[in-house]
Amino acid sequence: MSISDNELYICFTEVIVYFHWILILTMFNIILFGPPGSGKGTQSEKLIAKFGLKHLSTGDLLRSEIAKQTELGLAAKKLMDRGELVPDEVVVGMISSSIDNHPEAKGFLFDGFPRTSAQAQALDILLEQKNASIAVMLALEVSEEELVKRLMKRGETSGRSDDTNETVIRARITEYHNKTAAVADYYQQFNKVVMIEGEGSVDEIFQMLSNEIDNRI
Ligand code: B4P
Repeated sequence: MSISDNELYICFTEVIVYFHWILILTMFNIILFGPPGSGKGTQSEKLIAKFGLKHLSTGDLLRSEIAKQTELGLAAKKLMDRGELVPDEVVVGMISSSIDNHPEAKGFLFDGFPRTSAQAQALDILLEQKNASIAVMLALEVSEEELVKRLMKRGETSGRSDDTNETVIRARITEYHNKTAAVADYYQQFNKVVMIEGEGSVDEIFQMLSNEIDNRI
């Protein structure tokens, strides 16, 4: 019995589709969560280097739009300079494009996203479309006074206008309590939240985060 070119082609296509699905199903996605200044950006850099995940930070994406002086960036800057959140549809749109732009990613580390319950629901839908989900939310816990101290210190050198004024920093923390803290409740209903002590050395905190990921990957 001989196999025709057509049968060989169909067989080849099925193998490709099979491996595509294996890849999608094994995508490992995590959310690094916490108030402004809790160390999400700091720890994300180390975690992506160790675990090879694609880093998606809505703060970085917005700052890149500001640097390019796009219409979106200029509108976002006004809100960020007041310590307010940028509208959900804007950040969800940015995350959706970023996910689509990285089909090769073996998983994503979401940093600073989702920041509202609406963003969390939108992320679930985006991931479902790729037959993927969030494996765990790692939530950094840091006291308010330590947050203010860290952000004021970063403001001395970062050039970030939202880090230089204590009133704006406290407004960001209030915005976190009013709109963002509830995102942890959203993932808690699926038992996906792990609280991590966010005060201590960067390396100690990194070790705790790494252990949680190692237990799940
Ligand atoms: P982000 O860019 O997400 O940043 P962040 O909350 O300020 O900081 P992060 O927690 O990453 O702190 P980092 O590691 O840098 O947001 C900025 C703004 O963008 C928001 O206010 C909002 O307006 C807008 N935005 C972003 N995402 C949005 C969304 N999804 N929806 C709507 N709006 C959105 O650490 C801070 C400092 O602490 C650093 O100087 C660091 O060196 C230091 N530090 C870190 N770990 C430390 C440790 N263990 N000990 C001592 N210092 C430490």
